[in-house]
This record gives sequence, C-alpha cells and structure tokens, in this order.
Amino acid sequence: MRTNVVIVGAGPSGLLLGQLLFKAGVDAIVVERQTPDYVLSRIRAGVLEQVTLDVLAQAGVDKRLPRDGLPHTGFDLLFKGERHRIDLKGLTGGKKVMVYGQTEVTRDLMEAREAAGLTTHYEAQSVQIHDFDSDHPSVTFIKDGVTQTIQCDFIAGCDGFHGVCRASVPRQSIQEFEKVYPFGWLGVLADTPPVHEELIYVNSPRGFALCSQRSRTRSRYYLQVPLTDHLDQWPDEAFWDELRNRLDPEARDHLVTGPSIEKSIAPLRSFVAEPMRFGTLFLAGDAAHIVPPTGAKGLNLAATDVKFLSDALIEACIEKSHAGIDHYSKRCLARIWRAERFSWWFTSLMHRFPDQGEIGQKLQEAELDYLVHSEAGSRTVAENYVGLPLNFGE
Ligand code: RFL
Ligand code: PHB
Repeated sequence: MRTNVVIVGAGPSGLLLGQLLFKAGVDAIVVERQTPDYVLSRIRAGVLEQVTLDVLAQAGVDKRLPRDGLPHTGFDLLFKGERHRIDLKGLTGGKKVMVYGQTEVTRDLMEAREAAGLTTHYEAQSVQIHDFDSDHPSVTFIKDGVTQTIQCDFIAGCDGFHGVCRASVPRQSIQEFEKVYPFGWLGVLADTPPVHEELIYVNSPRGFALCSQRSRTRSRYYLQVPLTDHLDQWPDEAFWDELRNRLDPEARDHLVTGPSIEKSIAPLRSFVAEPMRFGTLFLAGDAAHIVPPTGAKGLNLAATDVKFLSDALIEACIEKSHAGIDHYSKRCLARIWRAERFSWWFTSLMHRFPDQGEIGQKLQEAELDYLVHSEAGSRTVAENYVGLPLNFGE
C-alpha cells in the first residue's frame, strides 16, 4: 500500500486532518487501534471555539452544528456562595462559544469519511512507525493476524497522549514539560435538563465543580476528587449530594438528578512536547500536548494544530513547497503555550490544593472577586475562554 499521508489515530485530530486533506486532493489513510464504537464512547470535550467551528466548516462537517449545537454567550463563576456572569459576547466584541460534544464532532467526521469512501483501518494492532528521519517513511500494523505495510511521504501522529508516535522519537530529539495536578475530575453524564442555561464553574472550599451540558435534555457535571478515589466510591446518590453541597441555593433547588449514563475519573495534567516535527513525522493534538480541562482548550488546540498541519501538508504534497512544514512546530507551539498558561491559571484559581490552607482559599476568592468586578479582569478571562485569534501575536 502507498499513500501521501498515514494518519495514526482516528480521534478528532486524525479524522479532521483526513477530511481536510481529502478536500484538498491529498491521499491519506487512517490507522486506529480501537473500534469505531469505542472511539465514540469516550465522553470528553463539550465546548468549541469559533476558530474550531471555522475549521469544521472548511472540512465540510458543520451541517448538524446549527441545529444541535448550543451557542453560549457567557458563563457563571460561583464563589463565596454567589454567582457572577462572565459576559463573553459583551467583553469580546460579539464572540461566543458553541456547546457541542466531542462525540458529535467525531461522529460527523466518521460519517463524512465513510460517505467519501476513504480508508480507515480500525482495530489495527502493534502499530509501528519507521524511517521518519528519511523521505520514505512507512507504517506497519497487524490486522486479522496479517502484517500490513503502508509506504508514505509523511506520518501524522494524531494518536493521543498514550500513542506510539511521540514514544518512537529518540529521547535526545524531544523535550517534554509536564505538571501533574494532585486531583482528578469525576464526570457524570445524565439525561436530565441542565441546572442552568449556561455553564457554571464553581470554586468551593469543598473543591471545584462544573455544571455543563450536551443538550437541553442532557447534562454533564464534574467534581474535583482526590486522585486516589475510585468509581465504586461514587454511586450516583453520593455524586448528586456532593454536587449539591458545592452549589449555591438557587442552583441546588433547580438541580434535576437522575441515573448516570456515563461516569469516569480523569487525571489532570499540563504537558507539552517540543518540537512537534521530526523529519517526516508530525505530532498533532493530545499526542503533543495536554491541558487540564478547566479552560475547555484541549479539543480546540487539536483543531488548530490540524488546521496548520493540513495547510502545511497540502502545500508540500501539491505545491512541493516545504515552507509550511518547516514552520509547523513553531507556529503551533506559540498558540499551545498561551492555552497551556490559561488552562493552568484557571485550574489553579478554581481548585482546592492539598497544601493551600485557609489562606489559599481566601486568596483565590479575592482574585475571583477582583476578576468579576474589574472590566479588565473579566475581559482577560473572556478573551482567553472564547479563544485567541489564529494569527494572535504574529
Ligand atoms: P484522542 O481523542 O486521544 O485520540 C487519539 C486516537 O488515537 C488512537 N491511538 C492509536 N491508534 C493507533 N495506534 C496506536 N498505537 C494508538 N494509540 C492511540 C486512540 O485510540 C484514539 O482514538 O486525541 P486527539 O484526536 O488529539 O483529540 C484530543 C481531544 O480528545 C482532547 O484534547 C479533549 O477531549 C480534551 N478535553 C476538552 N477539550 C476541549 O477543547 N473542550 C472541552 O470542553 C474539553 N473537555 C477534555 C474535556 C478532556 C477530558 N478528559 C477525559 C481528558 C473533558 C475531559 C474530562
Ligand atoms: C464538558 O462539557 O465536558 C466541559 C465543558 C467545559 C470545560 C470542560 C469540560 O471546561
């Protein structure tokens, strides 16, 4: 087998890259370790920036978004028992975000790929990448007991944090920056109406909480929990009781509970690998960086990596110019570090840390108080939350 680009990983990064390349006439094959159902069962992101919506439109997968997406022009910060609205639209000259689940984005991309008759090898075992220090790299994998080889011009490592691509780079060629937070997020998905029409980010002495949603009838809630907690310690009733304890009286009254349809604990991490290009191998999305989910930036960063990578690969394959691929890493990393900073800062402000003590809580509350009462402070939060423009700082 031969193609222009082998894309390792059929998460949102890999599928979106495949679609953008297809639209431009560049051949690509996707190789994924899991089944399509497994990929769709991972409940993750929920908030899309305008920049991401623009890339989805370019890929031609924005048909369901106007009907099923929920535009949000603000969110609430809850601290000291009171809620304060951050008016995203008013503070950013009209910008907003769209609540639309990662599952739906992935489904739209999978359907588009299938409709176009493009090749995806699901359930590929022992995926390995070869010779990416040369201009004749290849990818091998085992499918149904048979070893397959794909020769290509470029490899796109879109295989997430635990993937094989970053791990295949020689240690001396890559630098990794990492911070692991001393807590996780326990998430619950339930077919209940959301407690509020907008998201509520909660700083409480009992720990962080987030009230999010997927639709008018489906809610997504998160609680900060110790990393040592297990799911069996959190039957639904315990989850709802603890969430109520972290909410304000009005939200507590409005909260509709019900059986969870998904429950999981995710660790929180800040991570960046530099650079993101190694010869003919390019990393994109969670394969290259992780943000704690507090700022809702992970999927959005993945979408902009993919936008930059698709432009660069199209230029290389069609126009035979390497200018784009030479700038790929630097261009992405500038944007990534800004989102890493915002996500780390917002996480630090909203969560309870084991060693913060009473003074730490008071200082967080004082900072939140400043942010919601200062227009400059609120605008800083808003402009980062809606996402900085693609060419910011260039
Ligand atoms: P993914 O989604 O991890 O997909 C990688 C794919 O690669 C496959 N794979 C392999 N395939 C072949 N061979 C191998 N050796 C392979 N190893 C792995 C995997 O099976 C998988 O299918 O990475 P991708 O595509 O880069 O997408 C990144 C996003 O998933 C991630 O950034 C977001 O989910 C982060 N995130 C959020 N981002 C936002 O923008 N807004 C949010 O509101 C938001 N909320 C969240 C989040 C992530 C969360 N968790 C669970 C970490 C909330 C949570 C709780
Ligand atoms: C979600 O709905 O899953 C979600 C929303 C906002 C975040 C993180 C996760 O900051």
